[in-house]
Amino acid sequence: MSSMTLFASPFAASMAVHLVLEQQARPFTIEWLSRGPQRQIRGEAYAALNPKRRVPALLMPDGELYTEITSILYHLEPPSRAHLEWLSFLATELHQAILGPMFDPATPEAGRQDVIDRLLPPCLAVVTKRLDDAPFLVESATGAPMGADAYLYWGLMLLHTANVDGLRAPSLQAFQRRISSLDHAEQVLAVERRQFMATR
Ligand SMILES: N[C@@H](CCC(=O)N[C@@H](CS)C(=O)NCC(=O)O)C(=O)O
Repeated sequence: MSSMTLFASPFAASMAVHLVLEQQARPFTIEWLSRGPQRQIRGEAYAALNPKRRVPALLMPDGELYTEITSILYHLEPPSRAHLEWLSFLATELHQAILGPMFDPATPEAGRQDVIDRLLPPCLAVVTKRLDDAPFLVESATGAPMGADAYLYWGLMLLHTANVDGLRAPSLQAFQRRISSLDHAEQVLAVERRQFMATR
């Protein structure tokens, strides 16, 4: 089987796709890209390939480029309505509505604080409630985490770097530990960290 290419930036949302590819032991290489102003990836070569200038993007062996994290993660797993539902929730409610403005240095401080105080708690309450009842967001046939779990894992990891409440819920902490302890996750974190340090 020929290899896929993941276009990624260290510790960006592309890490969720990195986790899934590694967990599934798919053959892939990573093309690391650097982030630029206006929340757009730098470089004209990448812009020509993916005019959205965002990561992740996944170049398939047949030459087709998949973009949009929801679509990529959905297509890497067996079709499941519940999976698509969680992916959509995470992409729209957590990633774009909360993490995007929170970690954009151009967001005014009042806007950032409003996101933390008003939008983050109900969003965290939804995932916490689910994880109070289940080890992962989506029940897979094998019991292993799915793409939505990798996506949430990344989102929570990012939130831990900011001083926000709501992350101490036992089920959230257990979820993070459950994924962190998996061999493939340790390996992905080491690779992302090495790339992050190399490009600082
Ligand atoms: N609509 C895209 C958005 C993905 C996205 O927000 N990616 C961020 C990284 S987390 C990005 O590429 N930002 C470019 C930058 O900051 O330079 C998707 O859902 O995949």
